[in-house]
Amino acid sequence: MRIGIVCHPSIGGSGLIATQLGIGLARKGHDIHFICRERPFKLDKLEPNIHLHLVEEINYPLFEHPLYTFALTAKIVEVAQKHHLDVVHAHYSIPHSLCCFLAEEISQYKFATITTIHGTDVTVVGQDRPLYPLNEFSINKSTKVTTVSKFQRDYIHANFNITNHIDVINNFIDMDVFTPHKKSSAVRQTLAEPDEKILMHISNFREVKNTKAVIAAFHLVQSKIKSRLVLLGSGPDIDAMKEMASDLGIIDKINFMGNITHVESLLPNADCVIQPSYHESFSMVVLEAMASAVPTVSSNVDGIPEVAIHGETGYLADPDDVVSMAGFVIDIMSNDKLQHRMGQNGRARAMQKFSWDAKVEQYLSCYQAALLEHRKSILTLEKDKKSL
Ligand code: GMT
Repeated sequence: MRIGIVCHPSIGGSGLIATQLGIGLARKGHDIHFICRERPFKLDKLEPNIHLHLVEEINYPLFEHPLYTFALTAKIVEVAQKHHLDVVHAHYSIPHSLCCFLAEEISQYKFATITTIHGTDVTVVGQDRPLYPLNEFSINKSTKVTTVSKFQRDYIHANFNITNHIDVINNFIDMDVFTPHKKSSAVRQTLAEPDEKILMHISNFREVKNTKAVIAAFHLVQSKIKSRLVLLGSGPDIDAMKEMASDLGIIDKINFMGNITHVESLLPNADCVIQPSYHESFSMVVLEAMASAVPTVSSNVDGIPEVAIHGETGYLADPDDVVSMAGFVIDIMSNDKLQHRMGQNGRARAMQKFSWDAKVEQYLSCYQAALLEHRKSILTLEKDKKSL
């Protein structure tokens, strides 16, 4: 198949899944065309059947902002016509789903469209009043719609008037990239003292990630266990976190690492990962930790309980219950056997439920069904035209 993939290239779960999917499909012999503003952060190298089409900004003195949505639509039309794409897959509905719909309407060469809803595209950004009808319209116009957890599917049905069937295809992971084998004493040494335990948090440091709870929980943890907090990523909450850590007198026990594109080299060195998010359709970070055999302490919201299992792969708690979360981290960090068992359970679960190959196959079946449906609807349209 000739497949177009549209995604946000910046660090984040939706871009990561889109990229992994494209690479997986290419390995199965399909022709993959990424259509993005920049090279996706995890697309390290292009194979002969992986192509990257960059969306050029439209800048003109009349426009105060570059017209990304128009530029992307135009690029999808160009790539679809030139490379005869069978399907175009939009990751993150805003604005990608609408751009795909418009491109298909405009293009001489017809293709099926798939939208994968990743989370904040319907929970936070997508609920924005002016955007809401555009989002709902474009999701309904997609030939097929998928999302990443059962929670997210139910949420969409409860909050949007969606007439399409929504397939749940869980996110997935490359178990060879995220692996405990990458644990390295040389790398660990750069993060913490040998007698310090490492608590890690990875995010884009936004309100939804409940970053204050990370500092508050660590404050309690470090009073009981010699430890260090390692923060991977960056975002608008970083300054407030620094201020809070200074006020609590723990700033020198925290490493602010900034954006890291290859978290897989640092993550296996953590003793525990903490993710207290208020919303999380799935949580790739929790899955990455599990694959790396690192126990997680996370909130119990949204799709997280479909990924991590309380008492097995780590612990889950209410996002505002900092005392319980800190207690769980302390339990894990003070009991090597428990830490090891939970880490192994996490890796086994990641392997069994969220392995790459099965999910790539699921997406392929979805594309094939979309293609059939799309061809049928074109035939019906042509028949209707003739009979007029
Ligand atoms: O969490 C974010 O703010 C980023 C967002 C994204 O687009 O990368 O993450 C969402 O999609 C990921 C991949 O499907 C999920 O693992 C995250 O849970 C989801 N984030 C939220 O729902 C808040």
